[in-house]
Amino acid sequence: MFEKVLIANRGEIALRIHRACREMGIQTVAVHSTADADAMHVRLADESVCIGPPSARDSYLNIPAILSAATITGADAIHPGIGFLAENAQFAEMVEEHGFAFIGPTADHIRIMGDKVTAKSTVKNLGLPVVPGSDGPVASLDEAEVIARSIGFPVLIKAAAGGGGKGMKVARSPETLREAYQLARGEARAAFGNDEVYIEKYLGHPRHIEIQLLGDMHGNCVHFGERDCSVQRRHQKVIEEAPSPALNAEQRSFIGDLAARTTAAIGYRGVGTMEFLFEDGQFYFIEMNTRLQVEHTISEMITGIDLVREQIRVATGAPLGYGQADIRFEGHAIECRINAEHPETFLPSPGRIDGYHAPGGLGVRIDSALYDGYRIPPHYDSLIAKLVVHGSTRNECLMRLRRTLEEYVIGGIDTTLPLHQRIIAQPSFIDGAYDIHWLEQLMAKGS
Ligand code: MV4
Repeated sequence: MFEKVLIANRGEIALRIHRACREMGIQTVAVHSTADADAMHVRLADESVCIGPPSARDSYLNIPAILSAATITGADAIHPGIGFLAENAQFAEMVEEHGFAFIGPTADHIRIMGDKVTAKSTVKNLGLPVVPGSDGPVASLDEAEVIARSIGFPVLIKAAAGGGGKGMKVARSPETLREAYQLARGEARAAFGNDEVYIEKYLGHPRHIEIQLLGDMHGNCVHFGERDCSVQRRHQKVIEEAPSPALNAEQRSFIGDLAARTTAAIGYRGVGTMEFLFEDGQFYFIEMNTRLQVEHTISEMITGIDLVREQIRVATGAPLGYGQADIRFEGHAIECRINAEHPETFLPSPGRIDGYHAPGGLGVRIDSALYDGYRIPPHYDSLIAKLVVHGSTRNECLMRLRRTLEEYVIGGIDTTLPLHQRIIAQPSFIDGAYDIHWLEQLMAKGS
């Protein structure tokens, strides 16, 4: 087992990783920018190293500073957390070249899945269903036209280096294809320095269903069920739940087993997530995330398994030690992402927390690095807390969520707590009848 892990991240996820390490008897090293000297992840770690000024580019993305911090503290392994360097193949490579274990997949797997065209062809060849479209990148507008006519409009032009919706354009008719194609290429070049694009049939009302996966270095892989992440706004997830209210038992085991078999077939190690669109009873693979995800918590709540602990354990080379049949699913879990933002305008609201009271009780979990008097710096992501609730049924979970949202007090700043109260009071949310456009349609209606 590792003796000391450097956590190359901040906020609630740095704290989450620290907690897993502590429970495994592993020492932790926090790194932080000058803006985060008073952060909870720094306070709780055994050691901490300041790695640069507030700007993430100069601190949490500063690879030489992070590797130096690992060297001077004598860490055995580096956990990249979520965001920042977590899906940077070059970082994973450098970590290992410097003699540290990287708590994550191989650089090759990060690279394959980082290119959405390669990712799609890799899993398609192994039998996963994908959205109909181009087999590979589209090199010209003429080629785009041929493919669009064969799959039929509307189509979606996507950036190979994309994900998260950047460089994505819908063309609803042949007349608008040129514009969509050129806009997508331009956006992709500006955002990723790579203007390679591909085409898919545009699905009009899908749900976003993703499968939590875990592989070891010995060819074993299991899944931890699905999460429904359809409640989102501008490609930012707002609420996630597990299991999905849209799937029956047969659909659930079909896609879980298929995703796990495919992940084993590519020799994947560590935690990962396959994202699917689900429409009219069909699954379509779109992307694989080669990291821990924010919403891993709900999969933990329904399985009772600490995924960060498992992630660290497999990174030492340990075998899984259990199979799919050993993973039991119990009850229902929902996560609310609470952001330091105005609940209607979504303007960021950094500042000093003045009054903090977190709810508790059976089936309630809060992953947050907040404390009373803490100053939220303006330089980073606005996620400040994850409220995660478990119940034996979806209804019990919803009632518990309503109760905890009433109890939660985060004073001094604007938060999205009132937005969550509004969402979970909607009859269509209570019925589980939502798709990826549902929240934006609700926001457009006003209050
Ligand atoms: C799609 C789609 C419809 N049809 N692909 C958005 C980000 C990227 N991860 C994939 N995305 C989509 N791909 C086809 N062929 C609709 C979306 C999409 C979406 C997907 C998941 C969650 C929220 C979304 C919001 C808007 C669009």
